[in-house]
Amino acid sequence: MALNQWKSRLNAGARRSRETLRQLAERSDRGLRRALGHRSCIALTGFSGAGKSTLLSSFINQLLHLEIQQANGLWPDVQDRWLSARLDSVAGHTSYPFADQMGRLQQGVWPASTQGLSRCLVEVRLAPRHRLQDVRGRGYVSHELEIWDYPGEWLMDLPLAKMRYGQWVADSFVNFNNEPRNSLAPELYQQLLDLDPASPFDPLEFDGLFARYRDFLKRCKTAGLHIVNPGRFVLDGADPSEIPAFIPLLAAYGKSPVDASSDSWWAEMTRRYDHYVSGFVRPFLEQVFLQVDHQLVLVDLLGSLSQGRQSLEELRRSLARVLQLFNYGQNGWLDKLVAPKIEQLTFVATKLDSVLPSQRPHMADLMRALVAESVQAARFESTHVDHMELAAIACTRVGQRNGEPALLVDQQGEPMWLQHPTLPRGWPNDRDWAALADWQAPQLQLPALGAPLHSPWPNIHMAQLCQHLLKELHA
Ligand SMILES: Nc1nc2c(ncn2[C@@H]2O[C@H](COP(=O)(O)OP(=O)(O)O)[C@@H](O)[C@H]2O)c(=O)[nH]1
Ligand SMILES: [Mg+2]
Repeated sequence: MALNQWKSRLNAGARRSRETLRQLAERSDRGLRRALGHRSCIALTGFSGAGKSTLLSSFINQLLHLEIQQANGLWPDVQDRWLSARLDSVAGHTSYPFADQMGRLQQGVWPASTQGLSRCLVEVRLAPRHRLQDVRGRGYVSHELEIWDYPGEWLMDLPLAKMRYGQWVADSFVNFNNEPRNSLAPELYQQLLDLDPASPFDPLEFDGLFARYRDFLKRCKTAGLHIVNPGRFVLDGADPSEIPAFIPLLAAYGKSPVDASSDSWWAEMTRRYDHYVSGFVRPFLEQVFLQVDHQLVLVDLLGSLSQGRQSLEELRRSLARVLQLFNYGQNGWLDKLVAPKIEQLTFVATKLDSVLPSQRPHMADLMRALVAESVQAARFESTHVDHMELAAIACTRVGQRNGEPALLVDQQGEPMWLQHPTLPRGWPNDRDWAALADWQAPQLQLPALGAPLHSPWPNIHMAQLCQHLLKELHA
């Protein structure tokens, strides 16, 4: 090997060691703060469109401008002691673009779809309750919330971390065989079935098939389906040249592992799949989710209800598949220091402003039915589970129509009454689905939002969320 190659290998090795040391230092710092009760790490979990970015912006806004945003909303114990909150970045990581998002929202534009992982740190300071709380005499006690935002598509991919290529093909086969997927791409389905996995790999044929497969995944996403793997193929901002491309060789269903030579389709797709899982899926699962102690799972129930039976059923299955990967339970101080489990799981139904006040309890019942399986598993490990329904930014106002509370919304400057069919109480039956047929969940226009330092932003139950996430401050 030439001298230059050795040099560059050594340099790369040194870079990797420095990075590992940096990650270790960061982990132990976070672990120590967590063990002392000074920091919580929160993952906003939810599929694309669930409302994660909007919620995060609204949440930070609530904390930074608390006196204005929650004039009467703060819980009494903390109200008298509140000093201030500050937004910070997490050293060495991409920061959540809070200022940009706030600017967009004020201009009436919803957040752009999230393309990568970003983090933020909100430090909250309170006057100490008694002297013992403030042994260093700083005049305050502080608590930090570290929060991550990332594309929902990354979440959809997590189950791949536990699947070999052959298992993923079997999973794709079963899904592809059912409606509505089958009618979304009947020709592609047949082509994938006709392709012999043991035949020699042909890059040109692959390019054509891959383009059709990617297009099919995008159509699945538009149809409201929640098992769309690999999720990174449907992200607009993803650079295709950086992501290993592969397709499911459906003909291998029931025959895997296929006995095939190293130049076969099977061998090539297996290599690329393994590369995708080890390079993208597992690092995300390990680096991010194994450091979290509170998981907020956001769900756009209305969106799924209006997209029909398959969408809701797939949302239920997909959530259960993802949530079972996490490590639930209570932490001793040593766990907090090195490898915390998720102690708190909170399910949040978003966009509550689109639901008639009389039917808001229906959302709560439906949410409980949707996640019942995951709740049982988490509670078994003694994780605390809570449910909430909220609107990060309320786009509707409650008015009176024919003597009943009704929803008013501004669309293109005109006030309009917002209506929707009766929402099911619990898991929908055939009658509920018939009532929901032909209904589209509304995409509401943002209300006029003033400068956060001067005017409160309309929302539903954001104060309760702040209180819930800052539970440690009661201690
Ligand atoms: N009515 C209403 N719509 C919302 C709210 N939050 C989000 N949305 C809608 O949901 C879309 C997706 O929200 P976003 O926060 O980008 O979701 P993410 O993909 O999970 O980050 C937005 O473009 C809005 O149309 C809310 O509080 N109320
Ligand atoms: Mg987002």
